[in-house]
Amino acid sequence: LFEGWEAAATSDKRRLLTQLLELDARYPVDVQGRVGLEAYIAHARELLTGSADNTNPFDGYVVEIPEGERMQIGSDAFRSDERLGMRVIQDAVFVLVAGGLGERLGFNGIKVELPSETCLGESFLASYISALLAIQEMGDPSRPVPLVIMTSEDTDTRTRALLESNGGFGMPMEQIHIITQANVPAVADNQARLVLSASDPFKLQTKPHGHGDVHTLLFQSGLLPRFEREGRKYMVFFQDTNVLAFRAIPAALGVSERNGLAMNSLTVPRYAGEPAGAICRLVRPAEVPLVINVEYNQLDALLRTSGQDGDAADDSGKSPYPANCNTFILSLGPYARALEATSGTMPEFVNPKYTDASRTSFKKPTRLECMMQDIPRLLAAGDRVGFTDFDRWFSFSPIKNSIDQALKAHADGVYAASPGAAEEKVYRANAALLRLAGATVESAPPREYLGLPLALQPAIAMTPRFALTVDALIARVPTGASVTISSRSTLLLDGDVTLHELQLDGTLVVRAARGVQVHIIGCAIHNAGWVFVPLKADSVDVPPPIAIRGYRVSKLEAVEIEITEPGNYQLVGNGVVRKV
Ligand code: UGB
Repeated sequence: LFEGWEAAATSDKRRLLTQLLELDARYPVDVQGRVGLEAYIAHARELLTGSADNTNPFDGYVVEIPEGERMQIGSDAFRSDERLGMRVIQDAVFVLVAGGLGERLGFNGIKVELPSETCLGESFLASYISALLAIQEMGDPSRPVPLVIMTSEDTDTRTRALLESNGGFGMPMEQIHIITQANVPAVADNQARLVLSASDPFKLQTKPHGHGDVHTLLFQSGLLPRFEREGRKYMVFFQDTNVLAFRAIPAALGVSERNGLAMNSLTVPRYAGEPAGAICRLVRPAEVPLVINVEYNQLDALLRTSGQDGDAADDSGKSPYPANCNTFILSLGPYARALEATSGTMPEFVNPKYTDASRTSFKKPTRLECMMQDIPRLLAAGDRVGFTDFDRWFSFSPIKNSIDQALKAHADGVYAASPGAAEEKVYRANAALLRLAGATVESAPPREYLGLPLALQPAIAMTPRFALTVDALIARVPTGASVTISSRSTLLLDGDVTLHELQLDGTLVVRAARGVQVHIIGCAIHNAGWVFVPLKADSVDVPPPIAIRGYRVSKLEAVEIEITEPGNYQLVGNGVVRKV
């Protein structure tokens, strides 16, 4: 690093030393008492030696199917878990990991600014905050539910700007704790030599360290003791773009509470070969079995070495191992103790791309990484780790892929994970839930948008203020109600709205402010509605969050009701509001 150093300007020397000191200060003390860059380089040498020798990190493990709860959406048992979960939800802290850039998505902005669906058009960040505010509004308004957001060097400025320019989406800024992950130094070879930037010999190359940083940062922030003092019981970790996870969190919290789980991962049934980690039970002689995520790029090899048929489907047509949604609930006590024991150091891995079979030189510099779902490796032997499995339609809609990659995924028969595919999931889930509540919701065949078939209508969006749980949603359509929604309709519901009698063929938007109750009675609405218009691949006249979807909403005609004055109202006829 210090070659030619004597001739260098003091300001340049100062820049490099400042960066080294910063990197040194951020990296935690490890269990052997090594600190900062010394620890990082020692870890890198150990892991790179193992990788060069082709050491299998799962050597000797037998893989078993772990035990977990399989939920039947809307069943009595499910609703009972939801009610139990809702009793403790205000004792939870929500942690959003939002440090990743949407590289696979082909979007330059931050993912949390994208809309989860384009009819209401709320960003992911706005939706998450409105869910937490709804939890408070419907529970104890005097007990704020904390939100922690992990940003990164790539996303921090834009995430803060998004919050500030929108007044925190209604959440006081002191309720939001931002922790920011920093990159770690890139290393050039198996000796873990640090690398200078090609364009600036007084700057180190750095790279992201992975979402596992969330635990190190939470430990270093000092927030955990504070949350314990406030009587918080659970930490709910969730991803940037899986809005449907919020539907599953109340019931999963109920399962954590009922089974005394230290860690509870939300899962969905997994397709063989799907790019989603799998929750496995790893068993090795004389060790406590480990229930943990095995990442999708390691699963096939691990299953083969453990005598199984690789990442293959069983008789059900799916992988026997549930897919990790990377949304999980940790019990705060065991979690805080685990981090104290390691000073927040997370297990790391390295994944260099070698130039040849000698495994001595890399195609480009690499770095150590860590994953948030590896926390079971730190928990104490007696801490129970489980999973709660939900139907995919109900709880899984992350955005990962650009349209090109989505088309490939679709051709392979797996979830396309594009913005449009995620939007379709949200509308379908809402339609299915209204059906579960007793409504008749027609369905329509998919249409192609940039080659990807999507069934975007009926487009039904419901805010957390309308219903946070399936239990609450079912109550929104009382027994004996008559609700029919045609396949070309759009229905947007926000707040305390009850559907008694509604025939909808077109678009209806009802927004009820705090203290407003709306009963839809004897209502028949027919209008031209809103339509989804396909876009061309090179559309330049639409903003990027819309262009990457391959369609835009054209708002032809709608009945739009917004009531702000507290009171009891009826919506009747073709959309007339009556105060009662
Ligand atoms: N993230 C950060 O906050 N910081 C980082 O450094 C990196 C990411 P990806 P990935 O949902 O099906 C995960 O990149 O890692 C945030 C699981 O590992 O979208 O490919 C980022 O902003 C995998 O087991 O996901 O795969 C985002 O919120 C599987 O379950 C989150 O971390 C997969 O998700 C995830 O980052 C899935």
